Amino acid sequence: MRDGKFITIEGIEGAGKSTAIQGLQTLFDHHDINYITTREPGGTQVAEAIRNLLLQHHHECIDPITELLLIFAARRQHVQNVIMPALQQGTWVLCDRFTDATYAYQGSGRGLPRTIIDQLKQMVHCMLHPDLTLLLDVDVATGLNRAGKRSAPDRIEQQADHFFERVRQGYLQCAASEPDHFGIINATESPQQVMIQIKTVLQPMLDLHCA
Ligand code: Z5A
Repeated sequence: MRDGKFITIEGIEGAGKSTAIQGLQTLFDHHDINYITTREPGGTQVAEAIRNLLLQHHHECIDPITELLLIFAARRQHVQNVIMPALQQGTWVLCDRFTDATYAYQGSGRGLPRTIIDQLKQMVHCMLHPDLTLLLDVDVATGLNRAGKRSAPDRIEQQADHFFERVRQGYLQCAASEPDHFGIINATESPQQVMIQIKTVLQPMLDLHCA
């Protein structure tokens, strides 16, 4: 049983997730919504340590299944210790990435079978599903160009462009399979236009909150 709304933001590198989250915080403040913002991998002390392990460069290659297990280990900590307690108190949770990222990056990007991800999802958060996922869709060249201007690539960001093309297509497949849960945002537009699209998608949820 939970009262808070669980909203996730997805997209490839440089899609503008962090920028959109700042806009959403302003919007939620305006509507007097109690919320937390958090991220994956991460969101707890242990999960953030796993995030560092995942993103750092190592002398040893991380096997794709090892990567997948680390992501779900971090997710379990996050779900149990942060997301579920907040939702049960009626607090909205705004999360930068969740399991759709795993289908996109480890499934479509790395080529791991969807059935393995389904099984781990069942084990880690069978009762928890986002109320809304905002997919910031941008072409790979634009996303990587934006992200590249900011900092040196981490272990996952250093993948070739065709990896991110598969990730983008993976996200679009997730959205197509669950159209009621996804809002696809054209993230090639300006930050202001992106926020207008996001507000339009969120409006029914905001109206219910205010009713
Ligand atoms: N990962 C995974 O593999 N499997 C999983 O299950 C999960 C994650 C959960 C960490 O993610 C990595 O974990 C990620 C996937 C993997 N790795 N990769 N690669 P992250 O979300 O923490 O890191 P990120 O994807 O690298 O986020 P990002 O690069 O920070 O992107 P962003 O938040 O979407 O973009 P931004 O910081 O808002 O914007 C980037 C720049 O573009 C910045 O200068 C902005 O000012 C600019 N910007 C933003 N929006 C616009 C618009 N609309 N127009 C023009 N410029 C813009």
